[in-house]
Formats: sequence, structure tokens, C-alpha cells
Amino acid sequence: MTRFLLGTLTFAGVATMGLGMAHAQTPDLSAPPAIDGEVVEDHGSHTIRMGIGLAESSPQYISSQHFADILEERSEGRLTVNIFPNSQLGDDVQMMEMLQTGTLDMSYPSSSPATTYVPELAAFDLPFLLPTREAAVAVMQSDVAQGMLDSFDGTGIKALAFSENGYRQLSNSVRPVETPEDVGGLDMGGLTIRTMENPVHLSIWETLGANPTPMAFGELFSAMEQGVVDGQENPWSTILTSNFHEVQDYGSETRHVYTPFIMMMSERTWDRLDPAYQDLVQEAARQSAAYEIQLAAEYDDWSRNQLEERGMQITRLNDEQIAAFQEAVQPVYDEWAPEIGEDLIAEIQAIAEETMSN
Ligand code: TK8
Repeated sequence: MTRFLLGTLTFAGVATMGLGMAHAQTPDLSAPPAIDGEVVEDHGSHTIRMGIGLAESSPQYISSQHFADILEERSEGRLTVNIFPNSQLGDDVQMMEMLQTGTLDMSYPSSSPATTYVPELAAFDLPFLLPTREAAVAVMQSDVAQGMLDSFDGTGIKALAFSENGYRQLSNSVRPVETPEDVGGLDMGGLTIRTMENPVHLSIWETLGANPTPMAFGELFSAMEQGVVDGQENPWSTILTSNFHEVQDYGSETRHVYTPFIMMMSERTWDRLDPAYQDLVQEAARQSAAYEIQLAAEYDDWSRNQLEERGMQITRLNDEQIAAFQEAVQPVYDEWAPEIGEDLIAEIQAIAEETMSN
């Protein structure tokens, strides 16, 4: 805890000094839960290399550090995790391939590019499927979701836990967007929007009249800076912690898709661990994923407000405007629901509705 506390104080201190007293780089975040549980007896030592896409100030990194702290404390230092942020080891697609070959031990991609391994994950890419965070969390913690994690078995990837990337928001450098027509541009021409490498996302933006451009996350900032793409879509915390506001003038609170993260380990690494260590890794993954969801929630609105303070013009959409987007992307359901599985989608919607009726 001392190390974490010192880390936080140092981090916040540097952030505050770096940006003057006006902005801290993080909201008042909940401290990680106390690390409890037995120390696992000695089954050898392992150093785990983990690559993630986002910055050190992101909920993804902070919770991954908590994962590392749990392993280190409950193995008395025999299990250590070295985290490499900012896509420095590669993008989501590349790092999943590195897990398969065993050249990387862990990663934490979005579910969207992982549909090549487990097609059912594409349910999460259906627009406006999960209306509230509570519904999304209930789905991610359901048996249906566990079945998706189990479906990675045999791919070379051990999928450990879902957490929150979050509700995706549109940003662009051309014009404010309030309606689907603002995306398609009518006679002005559609916005060129970077998407994740995922066919449902391509379909969403094609249906809205944009020019979707699949691209690795690590290439996105320079593509926007050079005008290769007009815009992108990600949660507010990612837009802020990746400094996209430096190259994007307009934001629209579309909340069009809720994307999970999936914490993953190479099956080669997993198979080298003693079962007692495997149990510890699985427990630590679930605990850190729950903490990540808490951090992501604490970051969400705060990040949007920070972006506005830093000059981004953010359009909040009212219920009618959201309904216009929902109607405009209905063809995406018509196209993809049979492919993904009507029963699976109905099961997910039932979980969501039950959560919202409570
Ligand atoms: C980071 C990505 C990112 C995702 C994207 O590794 O690619 O836009 O939303 O968060 O997973």
C-alpha cells in the first residue's frame, strides 16, 4: 500500500505540477481494495510481461498495477508483473497474436478485435444494446459472458475477466454532430471515422453514411493529427488520457456502444504455472477487473468535463436525438443479429432488462 500510496501521491503531484494547479490528471479515484487472502506457497518464480494499450493515467493501467500488487504480495514476490502501457508492445490485434505464440504473457484488449477468436463477443458491438452501466456490468459478470471467456480455450489465449472500456463517444475535427445526417454530411460528404478492426463497427459507421477506416489504436493520434481521419470513437476517459482533445475539436455524447476489456494470458504462460498460482492469477484478475470498473465509472463524466475545460466542444444529445441514432442504425441489428445469434442477444437483453427493472 505504501508503494501504491507513494505512487499515487507522486503521480498526482507530478500531474498537478506538470499542468499547473488547474488540472489534476485523474479524478479523486477510489484507492484499491485491501489485498487479502492467503500467501500462496512457493511454486517457483515468474516474471510476467503484460502489454496494454492505454496510458499510465488510465483505469486500465491503474487496475493492472493493482493486479500486479496482488500477485506480488500473495506470492511474497515470487510472481511479478511488468506492465508496458501506451501500445508500446503493439496494438490489440498484435498483442493477442503474441499471446498465442508465447512472446508476451498478458494483454488487455477490447472485446471488439477479439471477435476473430470468439465471434459471440460481437454481441457487445451491437449499438445501444446495453442502456446502462449496471446492465453492462451484470452482463459481463453473467454465465453468458463466462461462456464467452471459456470459448477462448484452445486458441492459445486464456481469457480471465471482463472489465470496462466503456461507452463509446464520437469525436471529430470537422463539425459538431447532433444527428445522423451530421455524420453522413449530406452534400458535404461523410466524416472519415477510424474504427476498431471489427465488422460490426464498420457496419455502424457505413450505415450512418460515414467513411469508416479500421486502424490500430496506436496509430490513431497521428492519423487524426495528419488529417488522415476526421474522427474516432472511444470513451471519454480514453479520449482524455490519450490527449485526443489536442487534435479533435468536437465531441458528441452518443454512447453508441458499450465495449468491454478482456484481461488475457498466454496459454503457454498459464500452463507453466502451478495450479495454485493459476488460482491466484484468476482471483487477482477478477478482483482487479472489479476495481477497473469502479475506476472507469469514476473517470467517465469527470473526463468529459475535463475535455470541455480543455476546449473540446461537446454536444450532449437528448433522448430524441439518441432515438434518431438508434433508428438510423437499426439495419445493423437486421444484418448482424442472425450472424451473432438471436438467442444469445435475447439472453443478454433479458439480463439487461432484469437489472434495469430492479
Ligand atoms: C486500447 C484499445 C482501445 C479501443 C480502441 O488497447 O481500439 O479504440 O477502444 O481502448 O482497446
